[in-house]
Amino acid sequence: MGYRDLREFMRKLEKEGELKRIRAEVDPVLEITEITDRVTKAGGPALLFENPKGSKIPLLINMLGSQRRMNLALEVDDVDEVAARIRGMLDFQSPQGILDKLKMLPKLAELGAFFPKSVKSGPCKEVIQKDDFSLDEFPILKCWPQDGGRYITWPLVITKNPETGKRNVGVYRMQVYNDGATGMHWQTQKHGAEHFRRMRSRFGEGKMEVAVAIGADPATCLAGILPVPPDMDEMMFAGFLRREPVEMVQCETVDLEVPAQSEIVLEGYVDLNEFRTEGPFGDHTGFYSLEGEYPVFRITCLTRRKDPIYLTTIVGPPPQEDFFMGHAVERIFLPVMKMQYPEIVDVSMPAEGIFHNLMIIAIRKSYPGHARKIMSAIWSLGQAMFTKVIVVVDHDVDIHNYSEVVWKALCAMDPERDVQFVLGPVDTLDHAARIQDFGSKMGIDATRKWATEGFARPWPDVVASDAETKARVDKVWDTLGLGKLTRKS
Ligand SMILES: Cc1cc2nc3c(=O)[nH]c(=O)nc-3n(C[C@H](O)[C@H](O)[C@H](O)COP(=O)(O)O)c2cc1C
Ligand SMILES: [Mn+2]
Repeated sequence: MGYRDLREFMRKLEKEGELKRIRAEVDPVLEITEITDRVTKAGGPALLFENPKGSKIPLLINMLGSQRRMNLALEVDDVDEVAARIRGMLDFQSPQGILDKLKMLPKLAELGAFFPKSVKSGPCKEVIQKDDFSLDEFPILKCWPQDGGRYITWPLVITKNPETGKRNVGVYRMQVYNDGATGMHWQTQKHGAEHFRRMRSRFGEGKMEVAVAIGADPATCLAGILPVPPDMDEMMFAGFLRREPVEMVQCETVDLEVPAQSEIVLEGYVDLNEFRTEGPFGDHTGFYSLEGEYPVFRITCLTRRKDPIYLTTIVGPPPQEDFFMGHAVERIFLPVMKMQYPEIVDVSMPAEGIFHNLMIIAIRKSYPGHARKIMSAIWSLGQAMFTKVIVVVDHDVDIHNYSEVVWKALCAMDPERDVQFVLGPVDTLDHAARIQDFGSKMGIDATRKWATEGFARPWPDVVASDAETKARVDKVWDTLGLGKLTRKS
């Protein structure tokens, strides 16, 4: 049974000593970010700011900002358990492509009754404000000094594909312009942006309905960032994660459903021809993302609980809360990757690589050029297409030990021979790309080179004592007077 809502999860966190209430008045403008940044980097708890300056509504942040809280959110001892559940579901079927495999999940989900369930009403309707609403009521953060304004950072943005009618849920930050209008920062390659483009090419003008839910049970909140295939409902995936369907309720002024247990819901639309400058924003790259022209979200109705909690997060120099989200995504989707590409042994994305800049992959190499085949696979795989640098190593490298990766990968490469450049789509947030959204990517084949790849020299073994010597030394160790040694690096 999943957590019913945000507050049930908060109670759990509090019981586990993973939530700290802060009674002191703190300003959502800059101060909450500075406090949260320090706490997250020190491995500290989730924070409930009970008296954010200028608002009566408490603010929750750093909810998933540690491995332990992520495990509590998903009700597992280790995120790999979720991966194992997915593997279990996919094992007894044999569809072809990786997308087919993921697309099968809805069918399996139906069997498992994870499909979202429509309900008549819910707590998110306790207060319905059709004209007397204002975003000013909420403690919306201005995160970093050069930010263009206040930003809603953890909204579940809900739209429908105009051609298939299928729902999409994505987390896209929303810059507050005034009481009733925000930016809609859907990046070019994201599903919300695709819905918007299809609406524009179909109708040319008019409005696209959008609903935004803020604060729900943790699996539902996490589902908004999952890179699932287009037209696969993130709410179905949320149901899978929480092992119970997400209850959805119809909006008041738009034909969309939102999680009934949400804390706050914004209903409204995006005009197909209205754009406005969005940004800058202190982003998860650790740098400010630049200003850009994005659609504008106009609110027609605000519904909420009587005593809502405002859920938010910050991004900035790593590691931040989003590192733990990204890490969960990496672990959850690894079995799907491995089913399509069984040669993949493991994948690792260091926090400093902020997901899209660096992916280290260990493979069991079977044929000449195998490492480059895997690079191509990654660059064609959903949001992994953004990966700026891919390092492919042999299966015997511990890719979670970055010292070992640097050591072995650099020893294994002849740069001119082993680096592969490609051109293609890159992350909108890549400020070094020559053009926004388009640039180059690099793969490093750091596997052992084979004769069949034209490598004519012998490849040496790693230097290490043999097992017998180690055993002999172990036996006499205590007589040497060296004490117990611990490795420093
Ligand atoms: C805190 C946070 C903020 C994010 N902000 C944005 C954003 O402003 N724009 C965007 O396109 N993606 C943003 N993302 C990433 C998307 O949520 C993610 O790529 C998701 O898979 C998009 O959903 P989609 O695949 O349905 O488009 C953010 C992620 C997190 C964790
Ligand atoms: Mn999607």
